[in-house]
Amino acid sequence: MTLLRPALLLTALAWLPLAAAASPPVQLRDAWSRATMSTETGGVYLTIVNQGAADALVGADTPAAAHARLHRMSMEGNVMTMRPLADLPIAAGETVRLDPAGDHIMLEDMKQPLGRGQTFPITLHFRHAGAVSTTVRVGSAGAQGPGQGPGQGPAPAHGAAPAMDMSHGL
Ligand SMILES: [Cu+2]
Repeated sequence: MTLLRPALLLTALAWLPLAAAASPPVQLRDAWSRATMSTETGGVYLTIVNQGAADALVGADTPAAAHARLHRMSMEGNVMTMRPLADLPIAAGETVRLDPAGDHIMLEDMKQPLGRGQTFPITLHFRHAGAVSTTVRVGSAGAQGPGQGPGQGPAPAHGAAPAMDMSHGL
């Protein structure tokens, strides 16, 4: 019976790379956008969960727009300003939220205005994890989060209109 043990150990080691490949270190959740009137610009917001080593978001692309750029909103004095980001570092094990008041992905020169209820794919590029894709759901023009309507708070909105989110879930 002792002869079996090295073989079992080797078998276990051989599985490690497969297990790592099955679960990508960077996962994207709750990607959403706001309906737009024009094709000029649109924002994409989502949650990035990094279960691996330190990484950085370095770019994005989508068939929905000619350009998808990293932007940062910040207060300078009393004025909200938006500027391009070369990259967005993400520490090991960190969860980063992109939202309308902070860092976001700005779509420029879109193929068509974003319509509420539509979905489109987007691919984010990470320095180490490479390309990771997800689906963006377009909410109302005033949405404050994934699957929310204008002026609706986080918790009550779900109770008020649960059908919209649930029927289009994963
Ligand atoms: Cu922007």
